[in-house]
Amino acid sequence: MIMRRQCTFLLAFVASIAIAAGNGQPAAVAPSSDYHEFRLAASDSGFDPNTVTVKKGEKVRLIITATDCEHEFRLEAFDILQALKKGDPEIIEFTADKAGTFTFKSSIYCGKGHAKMAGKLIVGEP
Ligand SMILES: [Cu+2]
Repeated sequence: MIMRRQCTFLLAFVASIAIAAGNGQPAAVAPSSDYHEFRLAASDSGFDPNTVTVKKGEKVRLIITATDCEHEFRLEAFDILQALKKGDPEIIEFTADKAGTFTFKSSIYCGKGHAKMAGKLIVGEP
C-alpha cells in the first residue's frame, strides 16, 4: 500500500515536471541542463543542421523529426540506430565519450535527395 502511494506520488511529480517544461517540447523530456541539446530535421534534402559539434564527455540529446517521410538516424560509432517516422520527434541521448568526427546517415532510400542524407558529429577534446 505504501509502495503504491509513493509510486503515484512519483508519477504526479514527473508529470508536473513534464508540464512545466511544456513550451512546445515533447512532454516526456524532463528539463536537464546536463544535456547538450540539438534539434534536427530530417528530410530528403538531408539533415538540418547536418553538423553537430560537442565536447568529449558531454551528454548529448538529439531531438530529430522527419518532416517529409520516413527516415532513420544511424550513428554507427555510438551504436545508435533510430527509425524516424514522419512528424514524430525522436529523442536520442548518448554520451560523447570519444573524440573525433563521426558520420551519421539514413539508409532508408527516400528519393533523389537521399545522397545528401549524411551529417557529421564532431566531438572535440574538452
Ligand atoms: Cu534518405
